[in-house]
Amino acid sequence: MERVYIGLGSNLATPLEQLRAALAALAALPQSQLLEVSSFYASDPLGPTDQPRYVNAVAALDTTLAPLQLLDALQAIELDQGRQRKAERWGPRTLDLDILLFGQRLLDEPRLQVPHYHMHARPFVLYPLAEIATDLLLPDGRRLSALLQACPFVGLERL
Ligand code: A4P
Ligand code: MG
Repeated sequence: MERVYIGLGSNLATPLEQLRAALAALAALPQSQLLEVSSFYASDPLGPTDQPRYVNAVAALDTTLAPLQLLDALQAIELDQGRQRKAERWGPRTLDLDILLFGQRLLDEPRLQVPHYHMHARPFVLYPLAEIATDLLLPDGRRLSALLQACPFVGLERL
């Protein structure tokens, strides 16, 4: 079993319900156990500002799936919930599921980079992660508490 942290985000089509449905789907993943889920947070959009606010959360999962198997499963959930991949970077989406951390692995494959790039500086990732993973040690040796100190609680509202 490896401990995986997944970032959930949505800013279209009733985000709260998108996240609830995604959590039910995560709980039903094969070879996996959903352990804990953070609070939900409303967050200002990163990227284009002419899009609705997001709802974000982080979930902890134990799994024996391989990283790419898990990615396939997460992308299937995204598609199932009406995700349309568009050319616009960081544009609005019904559901985004990102693998933030996969045990202590460092992955740099064409389809999968772990830790998720930019997680280190995103308040809508770090604060929910901290709720369910106290003083986490990242594979690069940094502590979550140190990242939090450098990342103000701005544009974020706990729901
Ligand atoms: N991919 C590589 N590494 C990973 C990983 N660790 N987890 C690949 C998941 N996928 C990974 O993703 C594009 C490709 O990244 C996938 O095919 C996969 O093979 P995508 O979900 O199709 O595209 P995306 O999410 O639009 O791109 P990107 O660059 O991952 O965007 P982000 O970083 O996910 O940002 N503002 C707020 N407040 N809250 C948000 O959640 N999210 C975004 C999207 C923008 N602004 C936001 C939020
Ligand atoms: Mg993504």
